Amino acid sequence: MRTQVAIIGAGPAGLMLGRLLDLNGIDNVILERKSADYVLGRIRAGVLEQGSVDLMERAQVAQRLHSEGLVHHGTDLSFDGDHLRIDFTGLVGRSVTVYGQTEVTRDLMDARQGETIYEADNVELHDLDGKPWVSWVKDGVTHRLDCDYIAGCDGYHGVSRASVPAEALTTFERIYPFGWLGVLVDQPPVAHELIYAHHARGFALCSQRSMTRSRYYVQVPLEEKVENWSDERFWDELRRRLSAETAEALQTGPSIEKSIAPLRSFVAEPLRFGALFLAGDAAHIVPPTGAKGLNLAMSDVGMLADAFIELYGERSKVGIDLYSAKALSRIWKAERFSWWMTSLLHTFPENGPFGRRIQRAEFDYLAGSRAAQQVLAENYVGLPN
Ligand code: RFL
Ligand code: PHB
Repeated sequence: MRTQVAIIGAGPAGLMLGRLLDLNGIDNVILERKSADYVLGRIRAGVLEQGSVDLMERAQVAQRLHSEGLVHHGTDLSFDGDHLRIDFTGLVGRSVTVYGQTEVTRDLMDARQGETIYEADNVELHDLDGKPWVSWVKDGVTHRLDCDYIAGCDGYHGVSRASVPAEALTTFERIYPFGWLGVLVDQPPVAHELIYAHHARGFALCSQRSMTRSRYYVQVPLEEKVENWSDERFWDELRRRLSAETAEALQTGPSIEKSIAPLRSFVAEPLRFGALFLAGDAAHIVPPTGAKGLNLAMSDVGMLADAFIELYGERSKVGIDLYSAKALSRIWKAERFSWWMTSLLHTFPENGPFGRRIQRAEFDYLAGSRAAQQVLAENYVGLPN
């Protein structure tokens, strides 16, 4: 088999890249380790920046997003029960759209024209410095795909980044001493907008997927086990971390999904090694506090698609040569913002009383400063490419 671009991973990054390449007549094949149902069953992000919505439009897959997505003009921050609304539209003239990653993935899967090989085991990347090719095993048979380039869109635990010799990559990492315990429930959201809450017992987030489906998170220690959290225990803990009126308004029910995600900041540099380009979680991770992970994956592949279109259309290598530096500049700004939101809103065991007073001062400063709110809003709705 032969293709122009071999894409590893059928998450949002791989599927969006494949779609943009298909629309521009660039042949591509996606290799995915899991089944399509498994990929669709992963409950992850929920907030799209305008840039991601624009990319869905460009990919001609935004119809359902526009009819079902919820446009949010602001968000609520709460600190020990005191509320502060950040008015995105009033502050920076832009908004975000609540539309689940599952739905983004489904829309892209439904539109897919090129070949996707699901349940491809033992994917291996070869000759990245020469004539690249990819091998995998399916139903006990080994296959080979020759290609011009490989796009590593296979997430943090994927094979692509691991295929780059260690000395050719520099990695930067911060592991936080806590994770998020998330619950999905078929109940209306507690508020119209998201609530990011700081409390002495830890962070909590009230998010949503639709007018009838809500997503809630609480900060838990890294070693916590999901089996120790009955629904009842989760709701009790969440209520404790919210203001009295929010806790009162919370509508609970049986969880339809419950899982713990660790929090991490991570960047690998550069994003290119020979014929291999890294994009999305394969190249970087942000803690979910700023809602940036999926959006960064989208902006990476938007840039990478443009670079391939320039290469195959105009025979110019300028775009693919600049991809790494251009994407990293945006990535580091999102890393900074996600780290800052995480630092403001979580409890850190090592911070002590001084650290909590500093967090409170930061919240009070935000509450009293339009300039500070503008900085938050500008980053949350998404910086330009
Ligand atoms: P993905 O989604 O991990 O997809 C990678 C795909 O590659 C496959 N794969 C392989 N395929 C072949 N061979 C191999 N060896 C392979 N190894 C892996 C995997 O099966 C998978 O299908 O990466 P991608 O496409 O880069 O997308 C990134 C996003 O998924 C991620 O950044 C976001 O979900 C992060 N995130 C959020 N981002 C936002 O923008 N807004 C949010 O509100 C938000 N909330 C979240 C989040 C992530 C969370 N978790 C669980 C980490 C909330 C949570 C709880
Ligand atoms: C979510 O709905 O899953 C979500 C929303 C906002 C975040 C993180 C996760 O910052």
